Amino acid sequence: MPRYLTVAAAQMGPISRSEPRASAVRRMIDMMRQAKSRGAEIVVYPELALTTFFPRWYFEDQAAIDSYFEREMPNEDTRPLFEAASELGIGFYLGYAELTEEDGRLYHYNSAVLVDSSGTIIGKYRKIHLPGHTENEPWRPFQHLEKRYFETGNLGFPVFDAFGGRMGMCICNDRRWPETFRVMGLQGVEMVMLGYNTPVHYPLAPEHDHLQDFHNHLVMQAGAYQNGTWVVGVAKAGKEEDCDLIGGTCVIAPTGEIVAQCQSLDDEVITYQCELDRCREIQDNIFNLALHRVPAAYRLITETKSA
Ligand code: ING
Repeated sequence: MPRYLTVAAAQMGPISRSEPRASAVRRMIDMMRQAKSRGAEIVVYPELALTTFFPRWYFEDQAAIDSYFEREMPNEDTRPLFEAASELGIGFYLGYAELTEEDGRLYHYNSAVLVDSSGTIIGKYRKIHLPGHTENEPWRPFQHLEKRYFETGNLGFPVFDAFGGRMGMCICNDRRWPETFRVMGLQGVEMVMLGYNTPVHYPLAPEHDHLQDFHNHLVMQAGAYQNGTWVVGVAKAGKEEDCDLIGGTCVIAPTGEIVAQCQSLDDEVITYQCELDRCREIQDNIFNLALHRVPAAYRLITETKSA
């Protein structure tokens, strides 16, 4: 009996700086209903899906920064999303900015939660690869201050038994690093869900701007194929506060083939019935990790940071 998991990718168009979280949540609930009507059992939302991508600005005032973070999850603004999930019987991945207190100290993470069809959080991930820079760089048309506003995730790359399979999560820049997918591949992951906010313009290498869509799919298709896993990549897309973000939301099979893709830069739902056992075609053969890997030859990867 094949193990099917029908997944929905809910791409979001721009969220303006003035748009309340409740408005973003309403948009997400609309897409959750669309997803459910097409038989989806889980819906994946973008990175930092509740607000505009605030790391594009330099803030001096910590209270201004913290206004983009969630202190609890769910909370007053997001509870309607959790309730809709429970009412509809559908799970979801939600990216958001997490402000948490541990041992009397505040921590700021770029996080995502995995929520089951009863509206219960069954997994959490905190972004490990933080791109951008720490200081204000006024020469840039926009900032990318994730290294300033977030701390490196401390939960590793966990894989959860859920939705009838092995479910993994990561966030945006994580998808560009092969280690991300391989650490989950070594846990037998069958579906990696991720959200992203990716500007078209990359100030340090503008000559690559026209390659952003290509690089986006390249890294996710490679991650899928090299680990024999489904990948669902979901964009916050469009011209958000005068910054063009790529779309390219898609579902990728373990063979690396894109099987469904958004066509717009707005709110758009795509769905695909993923047969989880198709992972075996790759994991048992070309990328049979037990048979073919030679960890003793890879020590440099974990022992050194760079050349
Ligand atoms: N955004 C971008 C990403 O990794 C970036 C940063 C843009 C890196 C373009 C390289 C090129 O997709 C986030 N939020 O990580």
